[in-house]
Amino acid sequence: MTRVAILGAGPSGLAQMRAFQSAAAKGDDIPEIVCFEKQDDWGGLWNYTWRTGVDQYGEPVHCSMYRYLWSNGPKEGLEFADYTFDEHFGKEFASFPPRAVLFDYIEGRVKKADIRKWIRFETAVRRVEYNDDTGMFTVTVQDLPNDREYSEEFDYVVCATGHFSAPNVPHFEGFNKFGGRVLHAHDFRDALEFKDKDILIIGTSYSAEDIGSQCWKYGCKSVTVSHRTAPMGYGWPDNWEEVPLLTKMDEDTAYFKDGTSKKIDAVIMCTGYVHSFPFMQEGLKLRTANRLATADLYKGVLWADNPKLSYLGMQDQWYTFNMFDAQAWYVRDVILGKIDVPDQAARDADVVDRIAREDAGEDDYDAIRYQGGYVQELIDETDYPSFDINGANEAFFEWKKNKKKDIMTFRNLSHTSVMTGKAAPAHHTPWKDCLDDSMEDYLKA
Ligand code: FAD
Ligand code: NA7
Repeated sequence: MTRVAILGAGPSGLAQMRAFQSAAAKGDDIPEIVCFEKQDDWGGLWNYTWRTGVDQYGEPVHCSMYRYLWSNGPKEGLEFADYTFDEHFGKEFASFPPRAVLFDYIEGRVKKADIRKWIRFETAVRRVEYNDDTGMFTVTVQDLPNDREYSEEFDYVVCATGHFSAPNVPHFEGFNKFGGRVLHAHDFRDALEFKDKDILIIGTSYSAEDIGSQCWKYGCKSVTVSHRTAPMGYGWPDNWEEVPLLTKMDEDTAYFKDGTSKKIDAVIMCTGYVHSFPFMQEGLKLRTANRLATADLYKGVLWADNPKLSYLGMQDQWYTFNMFDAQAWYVRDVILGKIDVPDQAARDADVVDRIAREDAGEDDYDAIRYQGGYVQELIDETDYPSFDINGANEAFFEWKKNKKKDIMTFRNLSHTSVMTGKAAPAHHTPWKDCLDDSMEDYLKA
């Protein structure tokens, strides 16, 4: 029997399992599926842990999420087309739910699909190798609680181990002397740690914006954000400033490129993540920048040199859960032989073309259209329920405009589901005053 290994049970790996289960439910013969997940539960980054550094087995902690995290984009942009919020919660609610609500939603679909039996939890992938003679992959894993390593053979491998977990950590002169805490966003857990503190954030993307906003909301004294390329340029609160790149630090002061300086209690590096696949054999290892058109993946998913290997969710993300679905349904149909894969030259040309088309875009609006178009392209090739991508793009455009208007209130505003056509109600409390991030509090009327 054909065997498929799925590496990771985050939203992407779960999408792959749901894709196979939905084919089986329609009467297709599906391969044997084995998913290896190093954590003790599913949900990927959405599976919160207080731990940082290494876990109880000495494995790098995967979680990059933190307490009080609310969705940074509207839930209407990430909704599953085959399992709506309405279906899961049975009620309408506001557009930017906290992590626990989204975890529950992710879990609801896969509980219904009954795919947990395919997952070997607390099992870390150690090595993936391809054998040209047999045409099979050998996947070597570590059963963590029993400290037992073993290998199995697979016809296909789907790598869904995420790419926002291994931090990119630059060094700045004087960090060794600085008396306060220096940490990367990956290890940030609770904004209350920085209450009454003057914090310095390095970086200007989502982590910088959101971690700074969390610290502001939970009472830090000031936020200073240092940029390498350009400031974010939102209308920040009075105790928030944007400054050029950090040049050096001493015991308690940060010095910036424009000659200014500021006393600082803690530095949070929001400097992004690296794609890291230490278990992949050379020749199968994806090396790419965090961008919409990844290197070396035909259709953004199949490893161009060997399309029996695929990578899900490796793009920078406007679209998330429904894009992972579009990819998973596509990969499923390749594995089931319903979609033909062209020869290597055509696969390589596809990669080049995608990169050129992304590079031709001029701004974030083009980037959203580009990724929306990509999702559309994939779902057109499978039976994943089609949905109004233009409508979803519009929701992202509206969200961007709301952020521009007021970065501290965009989460109070509502969007309309392109799956159900229903508009979300306003939340009962403005985001900045809502300190309880539990599911119960968010869903209460
Ligand atoms: P992940 O969620 O990273 O899951 C990968 C899984 O693979 C994990 O369970 C991990 O344990 C497992 N794994 C890794 N290595 C191994 C190994 N060697 N062996 C076995 N298992 C392994 N998206 C949104 O839509 N909305 C948001 O508001 C949002 N906020 C975010 C906030 C933060 C701080 C971050 C970092 C990301 C955020 N995202 C958000 C984007 C996020 O990437 C996706 O929502 C989603 O979690 C990606 O799913 P994934 O399955 O591809 O990867
Ligand atoms: P991103 O989006 O990859 O952004 C990384 C940021 O870090 C970006 O602003 C970079 O600046 C900056 N960066 C990277 N290296 C450096 C150095 N050496 N010096 C200064 N600044 C640097 O990562 P995020 O963590 O914000 O977001 C990742 C996901 O997490 C995202 O999907 C969210 O949903 C949550 P640049 O513009 O390149 O100069």
